[in-house]
Amino acid sequence: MIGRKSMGKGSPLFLILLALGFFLATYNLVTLVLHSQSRGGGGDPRAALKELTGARRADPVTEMPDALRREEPRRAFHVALTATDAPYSKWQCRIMYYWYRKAREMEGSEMGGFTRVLHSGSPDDLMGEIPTFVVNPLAAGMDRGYIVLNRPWAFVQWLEKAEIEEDYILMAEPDHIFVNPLPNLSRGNFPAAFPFFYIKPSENEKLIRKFYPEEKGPVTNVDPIGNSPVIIQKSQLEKIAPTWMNVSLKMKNDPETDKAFGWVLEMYAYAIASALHGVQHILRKDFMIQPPWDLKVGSTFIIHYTYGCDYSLKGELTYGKIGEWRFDKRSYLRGPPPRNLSLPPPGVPESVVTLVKMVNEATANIPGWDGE
Ligand SMILES: *[C@@H]1O[C@H](CO)[C@@H](O)[C@H](O)[C@H]1NC(C)=O
Ligand SMILES: *[C@@H]1O[C@H](CO)[C@@H](O)[C@H](O)[C@H]1NC(C)=O
Ligand SMILES: CC(=O)N[C@H]1CO[C@H](CO)[C@@H](O)[C@@H]1O
Repeated sequence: MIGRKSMGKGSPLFLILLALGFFLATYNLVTLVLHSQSRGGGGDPRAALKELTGARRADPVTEMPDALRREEPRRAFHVALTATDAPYSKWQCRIMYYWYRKAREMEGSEMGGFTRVLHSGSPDDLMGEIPTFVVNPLAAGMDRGYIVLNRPWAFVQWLEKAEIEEDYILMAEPDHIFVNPLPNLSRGNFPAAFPFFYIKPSENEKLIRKFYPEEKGPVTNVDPIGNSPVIIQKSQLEKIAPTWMNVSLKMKNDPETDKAFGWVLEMYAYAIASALHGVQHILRKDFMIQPPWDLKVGSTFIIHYTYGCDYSLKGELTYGKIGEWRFDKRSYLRGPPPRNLSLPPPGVPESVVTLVKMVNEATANIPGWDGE
């Protein structure tokens, strides 16, 4: 807001510095692209961007005097999470929203508004607690029991019907907890995404080619990602979402693909849909951590608690075997976890301890947590 005001006044010195900054940034990017081409990198713009974003030295914008840097317009992004009205989805959304509100107020956050995109077709009892937009589920039977196919359809409807103030969107999920204030990690036309180790387009070339024909480019254009977490320009997502929906349904209807990709099918569908639109993502490993595999929070942004955390009382991971101490979201399919969960025994990694403390802080402060 401060930015817009002083930009309006148009201090000539500021404008000159701004122009110089853009010139240098463009020059750097072009140099890097040429550089990577001359190395036989095939001109992969993402490689160039990785260098640009990785090496802060190369970014003249960050070397502006502090006073000027504060004048940059804020690039707020809207936080959107798709959800259902099942108790299991609801308690996760409440914790997610609690931490969104805290993180949004912190220094370095570029988080804007928030919407729970509820794809159960009708309002539920959280409408007053969490900003919510109700959309329709897929027609009966279309998802063939694979409920996450509703996600692309939910985004298509929301983008079409809702008024969204921000130009950028973070696609998030109920089991995400903001552990640090999240800046806008995207750069221009390059959205930012988290690379998943188990999404391997290059190792599934035959299947990918059914949906991403050769004339579109090499299979390596398909990023090893899903739709979440991703920070993307709204205008890009408006193009990708309908394709994402179509590709998901086509993949689900192809028995070979359905069998091979199973529960990650809709992630591949997003990766393919964005490649079909020529969109490549900046891959940010620090976007989120997934306990118990990632041990430290450090300067990462999101804790994703999709895996069960099972430990012996000596603090040894017993993954896949119910631990003497455990936190697993699937223990609470029918209703919320109680307040004040017991903390893990000594020796359990910081990421898991932080997760449980954050869940406890949220449940202690959300009014009427267990319906009392
Ligand atoms: C999705 O599929 C439908 C039906 O096959 C088709 O009419 C529509 O044009 C497709 N849209 C996109 C964006 O691919
Ligand atoms: C939480 O539980 C611990 C024991 O696990 C207990 O000592 C503590 O008083 C409880 N805190 C609250 C706020 O209930
Ligand atoms: C596309 C875009 O404007 N991205 C911005 C996101 O926010 C960071 C930090 O303020 C900027 O450096 C990016 O340029």
